[in-house]
Amino acid sequence: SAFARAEAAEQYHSAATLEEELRQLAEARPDIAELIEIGRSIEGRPILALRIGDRRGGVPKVLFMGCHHAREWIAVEVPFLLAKELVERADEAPIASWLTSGEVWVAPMVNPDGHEHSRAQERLWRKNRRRNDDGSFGVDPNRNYGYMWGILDVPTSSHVPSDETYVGPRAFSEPETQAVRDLVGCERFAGVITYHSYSQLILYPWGYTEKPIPDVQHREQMVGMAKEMQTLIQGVHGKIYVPQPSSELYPTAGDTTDWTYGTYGIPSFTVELRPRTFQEGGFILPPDQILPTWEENRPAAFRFIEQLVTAPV
Ligand code: PAY
Ligand code: ZN
Repeated sequence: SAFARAEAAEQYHSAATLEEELRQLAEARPDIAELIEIGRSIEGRPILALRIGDRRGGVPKVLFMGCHHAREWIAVEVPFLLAKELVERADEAPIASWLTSGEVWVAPMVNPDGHEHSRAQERLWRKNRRRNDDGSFGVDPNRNYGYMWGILDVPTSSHVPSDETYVGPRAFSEPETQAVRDLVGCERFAGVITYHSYSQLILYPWGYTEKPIPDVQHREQMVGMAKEMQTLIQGVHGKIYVPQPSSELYPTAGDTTDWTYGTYGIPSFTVELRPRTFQEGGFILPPDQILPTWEENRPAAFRFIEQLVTAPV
């Protein structure tokens, strides 16, 4: 109903309420948290990241992102709640030691224009709000990254502007992906998790080919990490998130994790959050599931941080 929809919209963040709450976190703990504008969307909204750590320089860093896709509202909340917990419990073990030996960056809403459009106009909007040459709107930010960009032309990775998975006119044509490109190029993260919904999957490269990652050590490391995440997630509320290569879901060229792994060789995961199926609501996740979804993802996110910030650079 319209009422249920309005109520849901209140419990999920808008671009404005997210900005406000990230700002409050930074203001509460200026010694460890800093709000950074990593870019601006097409409609001029700030793309924000919270940097969390003691800022000693030269420490290993981990990046969490959310909401490349407008309609995936839960993918804002999980990284936001991660940032909030890291800041609010910054003095407790083991978080305190992570924030000394490393740094965590969290960008919960990479696509604020699309997200606002999903909240106000079209709930199932996916892409950003680029006005394309044919008059249609939107480039898929998760097809616009610059590793093997555009090499496929299939329904799940399309060169037709009006399609849901439009790759854009060229790699990094969009300010949203440029912001991530510049941040990652500058900060040199040790690992990346990008949250999406739905399907309950833990995806790792490649998306562009069914061939396994040639570097056996990297492959085994990422498969091992994905399996461990699955176990940790399942241990909380019993939900099964299945680890698999992205291409096993469907072929995608120009996605985030092919680029972060392909360019920087760092462990890179796309976590598809609740629910598992379209029948369970698909992108429309009731707000009472925000907290349990965060709870089950917390130990996997924490493990990822712990592994990467305590590893030698
Ligand atoms: O890296 O291959 C990848 C990501 C795959 C995701 C995509 O970008 O298409 C998967 C979809 C997503 O979260 O955007 C899954 C959802 C259910 C969809 O829109 O089909
Ligand atoms: Zn998505």
